[in-house]
Amino acid sequence: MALEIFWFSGSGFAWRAVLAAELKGVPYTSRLIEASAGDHRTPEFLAMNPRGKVPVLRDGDVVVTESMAILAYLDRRFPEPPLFGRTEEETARIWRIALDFDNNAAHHFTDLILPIFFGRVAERREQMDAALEAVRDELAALEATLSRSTWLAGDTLSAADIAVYPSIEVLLRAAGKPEAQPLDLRLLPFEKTHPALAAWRQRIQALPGYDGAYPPHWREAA
Ligand SMILES: N[C@@H](CCC(=O)N[C@@H](CS)C(=O)NCC(=O)O)C(=O)O
Repeated sequence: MALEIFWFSGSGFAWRAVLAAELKGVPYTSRLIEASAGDHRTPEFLAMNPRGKVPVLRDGDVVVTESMAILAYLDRRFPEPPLFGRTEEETARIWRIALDFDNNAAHHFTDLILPIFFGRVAERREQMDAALEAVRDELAALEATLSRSTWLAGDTLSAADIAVYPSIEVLLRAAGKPEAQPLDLRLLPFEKTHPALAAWRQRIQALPGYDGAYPPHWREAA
């Protein structure tokens, strides 16, 4: 049986797993589940991931949770093209970028984005203003990196790009919502505010397989 990936449409962490599988051309069965239906709270799902979170990869008897662990698993199982570099230095750089993003940046993106999607801007305004400052700093650092190199970790697409990309997409989707207007985000048009990041985004979107990972409900709403 092909390996399975359990994911929610629009979850940035889950998008990483599906995007990695698609970009590597891995055969997999998509298990698109619904948060609103509580699919991640069933006994069957909690047996795979007691934290009740996506993504989850199941490959026969092997179950992997945590998006970066899933990327690492896919990369060992289907080594070409590698997502974690070919040398120890590249591997370390890629992990450093991905872990740095998860440990220091991702929660600021979440703090800014979720109140927009859930209609909580007024009540979360203070937290969001602080998150916006932090997100601006993170975007500036990414912009500087991508002004010097094609991909986040150098000349080749890697797990670092796949780790960061969904958060940028989810941020831009949130920024375009009417609920975001009172915030004065000043992120759009992105090609003007962050030209190197915008060009990187286009490079990722042009990759074969990209469309297969695109959140289905975003497509429907477009
Ligand atoms: N560190 C985890 C985070 C996974 C995560 O937070 N997933 C969210 C969706 S973006 C989720 O499943 N939330 C459901 C819930 O907490 O009830 C990873 O990288 O996989």
